[in-house]
Order: sequence, then C-alpha cells, then structure tokens
Amino acid sequence: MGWNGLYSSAFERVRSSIGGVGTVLLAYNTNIDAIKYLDREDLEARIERAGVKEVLPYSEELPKRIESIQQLLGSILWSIRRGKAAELFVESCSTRFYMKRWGWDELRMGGQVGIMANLLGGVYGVPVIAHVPQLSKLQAGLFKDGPIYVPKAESGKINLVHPRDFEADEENCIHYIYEFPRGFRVFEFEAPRENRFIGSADDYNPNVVVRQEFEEHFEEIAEKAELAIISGLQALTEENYRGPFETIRAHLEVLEERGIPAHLEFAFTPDETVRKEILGLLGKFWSVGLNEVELASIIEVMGEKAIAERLLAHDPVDPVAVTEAMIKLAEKTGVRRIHFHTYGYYLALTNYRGEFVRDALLFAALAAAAKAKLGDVGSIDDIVKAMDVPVNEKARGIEEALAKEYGMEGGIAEISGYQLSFVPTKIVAKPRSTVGIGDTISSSAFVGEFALR
Ligand code: 8BR
Ligand code: 8BR
Ligand code: GLC
Repeated sequence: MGWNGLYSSAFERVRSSIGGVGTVLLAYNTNIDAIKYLDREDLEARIERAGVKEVLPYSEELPKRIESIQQLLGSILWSIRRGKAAELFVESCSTRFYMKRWGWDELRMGGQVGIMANLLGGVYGVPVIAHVPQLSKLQAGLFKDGPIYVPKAESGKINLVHPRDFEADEENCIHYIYEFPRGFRVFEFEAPRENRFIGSADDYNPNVVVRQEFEEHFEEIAEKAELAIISGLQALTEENYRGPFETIRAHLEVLEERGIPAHLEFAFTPDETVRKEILGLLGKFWSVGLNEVELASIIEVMGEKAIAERLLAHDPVDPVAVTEAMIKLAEKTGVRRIHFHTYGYYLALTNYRGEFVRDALLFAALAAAAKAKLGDVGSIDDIVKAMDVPVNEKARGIEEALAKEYGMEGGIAEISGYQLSFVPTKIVAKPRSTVGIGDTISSSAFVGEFALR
C-alpha cells in the first residue's frame, strides 16, 4: 500500500475507535491568544517612532524578557529575519498597555492545554479535564462545546463542570501573537518562512501557577483520568522553577502510582537549568513530543554536542541523527516513547511494537494538515479535507536514508531493541496560521495510539 492508502486506512480506524478513549487530564498552560497579522507600513512606522538604533540590537540577540517597547519591536524583527518562532515574557506594564492598544485581529484559544482541550474534547469527543490557571469570562468563552471539564471544589468535594459553567471572574492571561507570512518584508529584511513572535502579558502561565483545586485535590482529579498530557514548563527560569517542579513531581508520582501514562509536550525551553531538570523528570513520563530545535537543545544538556549540531545542520533534518539522538535520550531516561516532528516528516521511537504507532502518526499528520489548511478544525470529518494535500515530496529521500541505514520497510524498522516508526507528512503550501500545529500533532498521535491499541 502506498502512503495515501495508509493515510486513509489509519484515519478510518482512528475515527471509529477514538470514542473508546477514556478521560485525558491536561495540565498546566491555558491562555488567550490575541493574534495580530503584521502589516509592513505599520511595523516600520512603529520602529521608527521607537528609534531604529534602539530597536535593531534586539533583532540580533533576543533579550531575556521584554522590558521596553524597543525590546518588543526588536524581538518581533528577530523572528521575522530568521523565520523563527520565539516567545518571551513581557514584564513591563507600559509595554503590555502598548500591545493592548496596538490591538489584534482575532482572539483564539491558546496554550497547549487550551488548544488540546478544544481538539480532543471539542472535536474528537474525548473527555478532558483541563487546568486553566485563570478562568476569565473571555477565557471560558473560548472553550468549545463538548466533554471539556474543569474541577470545581464545592464543600470540600471536586465536581467537574464545563469551563463556561465554572462562573469565575478571574484575570485575562493574554499572549500577543505577531504572525507574518513567508516573504514578509520590513526595511531590508525578508522572512524566509512564515512564523510568529509571542509576547506573553501573563503572570500565571509563565510561572506555572497551579490552581488550588489541583494543589489540594490532585488525587481525586487523577482518579477520573486514564491518560495525561503535561505541558507549559517552557517559560520557567532558574529563578522560579523550584516551587512548580515540586508540585509537578508530586503530580507525576500520583499518575505513576495509578498507572496513568503521561505525555510531556516539550516546548522550547530557553533556560538551561530548567532543561536539565526536565531531563531528570523524563523517566516519569511514558512519552515525550518535540521538534528538531527542542531535541537538539535537550541532547546538548546531555553533553552530546556533536549530535546536537548534526540535528541543526540540514534541512530537512537528517533522520539518522534524529534516530541516534532519540536512542540516547531513551537510554538515558527510560522514557518509553519519543515522538519527533519536523517540517516534512515524523519519527517515533518506542520500546514496544506494532503498526498502530505508525498509524497514529499518520492520523496526527492528517490532523495537522487540516489545522494548517482550515485554521480551525471543526469536527473530526474536517480532517478528511486534508486528504487532498499532497504527501511531502522531500520525504522520499528521508525514507530512502532510513531504508538504507536501518532496513526500514513500510515506515517501520527495528533498532537496538526499539521500534522506529516513520511517516512523511502532508505540507499545506499556504497555511492559515502556524500557532498550535505542534500541539495538534502531539496530542492526536498520543491519543490516537491509545485509540488503536
Ligand atoms: P522553528 O523553525 O521550528 O520555528 O524554530 C524556531 C525555534 O526557536 C523554535 O523551536 C522555538 O521553539 C525557538 N524559540 C522559542 Br519558541 N523561544 C525562543 C527564545 N526565547 N529564544 C530562542 N529561540 C526560541
Ligand atoms: P512546532 O511549532 O512544535 O515546531 O510544530 C510545528 C510543526 O507543524 C512542524 O514540525 C511541522 O511538522 C508542522 N507544520 C508546519 Br510548521 N507548517 C505546516 C504546514 N504548512 N502544513 C503541515 N504541517 C505543518
Ligand atoms: C505556547 C504559547 C501559547 C500558544 C501555544 C501554541 O503555549 O504560550 O500562546 O497558544 O504555545 O502552541
């Protein structure tokens, strides 16, 4: 069967079995994404007003956090010049106010938890319990209908309610997302690909502030779940990680005791100390999801500089370097599943076997293409609309390299006691937006795998 045949049969099987998946616990980051599609003239005028000389240095090197309008505009330029994503905490109130007045074109659900809750609960119909650090009316309104719940403590007991029925009036956690298309020009710079810069005007998610319900009643909440996906550790720093890590470690122990497989969605974590701490926690997870930059950054803190460099040297990324890095990571931490995704293909290294691992990746790639094509996936049947997106041509060379190196056939190979699964992805030429595709990929593959078991 060719890849298109494998795609449609994987989709049909996941569609018919996903209803059998139990409740998924999602923690910790949920926020509001205020999306602004950048406009050249507007941006140039703003940079001129703020002072070109003061702005440009930050487009060479990102600041650690944003404390001025010059740093904000310079960081946006940093992303545009490289076509790279970046996300920084906005500390200064006057800059937050500047962003608010600059405005947005669209408000969307944000944060790995929020995005996955809407996809799993709102689209796939899989029940989810979400951690939402602050439930404002605006935040609650961004949740889709469906089996999406937040725990509410009432007279010492936990009840599960839809976020709109939580009826709290808490703060807005807003992340301003500045998106630009491939070829976007500003002054003499041109974006080599579409991407975004995120400025987080949010005191809760970047610090992983855990709600009282989750601090005090975690065992009772976990009792209701069969799977877990953890995310949102990426903005922690050497200064503030200790408290949240204690809570997370305690939560992971509860999940482990109850035999609940947990997936870590590893987003880019600039702080090296935090990355090392995450590495130390990985053994408590069943599974981890990451892209090439993230894999290189974690392999680097393991002292494997040479492999880290190989991961970033080629486009598309060398799959043999990826496989070697995944084996090192699995051997060091004991994590049972590593799901790698990059522009054009995915790989999964598992310490168990079966075609369902590959088929879950195919389902995820179709979901990702639907998300890129439509912006928002409304129902599971929308995902079929991505069937006509062509399978990435460049992935043929990747497949050949894997066949030669590991004897891979039909996207599956056996290496040093692990199964390696490969799929070429479908790439949408003009994506509606780039935010949240990674979350769609990781959650669809993880949950899809349990649907197919
Ligand atoms: P992409 O081509 O995949 O967008 O690669 C850009 C990488 O830069 C992303 O993996 C993104 O995670 C990372 N990044 C982020 Br997000 N924040 C960053 C930061 N503060 N400093 C440097 N890189 C960052
Ligand atoms: P990260 O932000 O975690 O890197 O996830 C983004 C992922 O989305 C990439 O690894 C890539 O597989 C996928 N993706 C991107 Br970016 N653009 C896409 C597109 N136009 N069509 C399909 N998938 C895309
Ligand atoms: C990060 C950002 C959030 C965005 C999400 C998309 O969590 O903080 O704003 O929605 O990534 O993956």
